[in-house]
Amino acid sequence: MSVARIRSWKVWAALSAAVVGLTLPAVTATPAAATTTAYDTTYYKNAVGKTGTSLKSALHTIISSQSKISYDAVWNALKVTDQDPNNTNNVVLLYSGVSRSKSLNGGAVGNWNREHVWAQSHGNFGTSAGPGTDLHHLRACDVQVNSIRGNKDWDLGGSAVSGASGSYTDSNSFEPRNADKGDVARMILYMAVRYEGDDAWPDLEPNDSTSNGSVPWHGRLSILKQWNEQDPPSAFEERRNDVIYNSYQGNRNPFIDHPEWVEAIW
Ligand SMILES: [Ca+2]
Ligand SMILES: [Ca+2]
Repeated sequence: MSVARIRSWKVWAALSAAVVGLTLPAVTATPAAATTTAYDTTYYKNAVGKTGTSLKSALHTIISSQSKISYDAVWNALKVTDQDPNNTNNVVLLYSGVSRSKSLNGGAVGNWNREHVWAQSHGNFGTSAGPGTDLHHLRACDVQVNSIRGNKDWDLGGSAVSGASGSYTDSNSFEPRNADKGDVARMILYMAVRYEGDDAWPDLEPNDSTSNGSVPWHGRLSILKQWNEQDPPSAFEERRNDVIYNSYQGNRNPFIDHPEWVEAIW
């Protein structure tokens, strides 16, 4: 629903711009249109209408109510959350869009494994039940591509990544292919809101650095905000959010439901 609304808003914006003879601004400069969801009067009722730190705080309280799964259980969960909509035997791999057999999970060349989009080392949260097993930022990924991404921050540029057409990397950053850019942004910003340092885990926050190392920060916020605008939530991403909410954790990624909340907070 939110995708349709954003798309129709963009069509309206394009038509309006044409009528008055203006040039349509680049997509990266177009703020995400406000959306409404079926959850606004229930799940999000204490967040709707807020902005800035009060919105972040309200969302933190809402999404912190969740179940947690073990790192071992993540394998089977990803076979459901990341299922190829065109082939129920396969998962779709992050950074490449490759469709690969669910049964090829593992650590060998040609396998897929569990990519932490918020790199584990940025806060050293490990893989016990918590941020290290939070499905909202875990995705099926080719073993070698996952290794190339490592714990790099997010930024534009570099050389082409072998095995992940459209993705680029340099010594300190990784740029996912266009279709995954918004997904990455919304996963990172979910983590920033979910983990605020009021439980056993570090306070994860975005910043604009590409040399964060082991501190609990991930860059670059300015680029992630662009990616959120450039690549709105897809049907795959929305289904994934629903599956995690209904079948595994009982919490949602607010930025998939309301991409405009990224700008409302940051
Ligand atoms: Ca996408
Ligand atoms: Ca945080």
